[in-house]
Amino acid sequence: MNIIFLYVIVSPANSVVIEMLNHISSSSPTAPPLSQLEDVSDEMFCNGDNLPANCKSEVCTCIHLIKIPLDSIVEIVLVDEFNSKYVRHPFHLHGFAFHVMGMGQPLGPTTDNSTRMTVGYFNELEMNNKIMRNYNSPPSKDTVAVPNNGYAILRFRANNPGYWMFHCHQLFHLVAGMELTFQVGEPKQMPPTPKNFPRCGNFKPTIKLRN
Ligand SMILES: [Cu+2]
Repeated sequence: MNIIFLYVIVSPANSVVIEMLNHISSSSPTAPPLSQLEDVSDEMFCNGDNLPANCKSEVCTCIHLIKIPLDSIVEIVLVDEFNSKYVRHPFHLHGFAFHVMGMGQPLGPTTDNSTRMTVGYFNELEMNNKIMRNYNSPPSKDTVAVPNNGYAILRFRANNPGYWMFHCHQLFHLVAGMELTFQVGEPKQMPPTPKNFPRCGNFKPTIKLRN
C-alpha cells in the first residue's frame, strides 16, 4: 500500500498568496501531461522526495506530482497545520471516489490557545493505537472537509490510469497552490491520445462575421 502524508499549511510569513501541501505550492504545467507530456520538461515536476534544486526556502514551487503504480491501494493522511479558526479545507479528488477511513480533532478545534496539530503528533497517536479506522462501512466520497486542527484519512484503489488532480476546493487556495497531481500508472498504461486531438495553443475557433 502507498501511504502519502500531506499537510496543509500557509507560508511561514503568513503570505495570503501562497498555499501549500508539504511545503510545495503547485504550479500549472505548460501543456496537459495526458496528451502532451513531451511538452512539459521533467525539471518542472517535484514532490516531497524530489524537491526542486533551487528550493532553498520553506516554500517550493513546481508542478507537484506524485506517481502511483496502477491498481495499488493508496492511503492519504491529510493533517491540517493551517490552524485557522474559520477555515476547513474541502479536499476534492478527480477520477476516483475515496473511502473516508477516519477523521478527528484529537486536540480539539483551533482556539487562540490551542496546541497545534502536526504530522508528528498524528504519528505519535498512530504508534500508540489512538487513531481509529472504519474498515466496515467507510463512506465513499469525492470531497471531504478536513477538520481544522485535525486530520482525515482517505483510501482509494488507483485503478483509473491518468493524471488526476487532488486539491482544496476553496478556489482561492487552489489557484494559490494547494493542489497536486496523482500520476496513476505509467504513460503507456494510459489511453492513447486520439488522432487529431487539439494541441495546447492551436485552437482557433471559426468566427463567422455577419454581413
Ligand atoms: Cu483550502
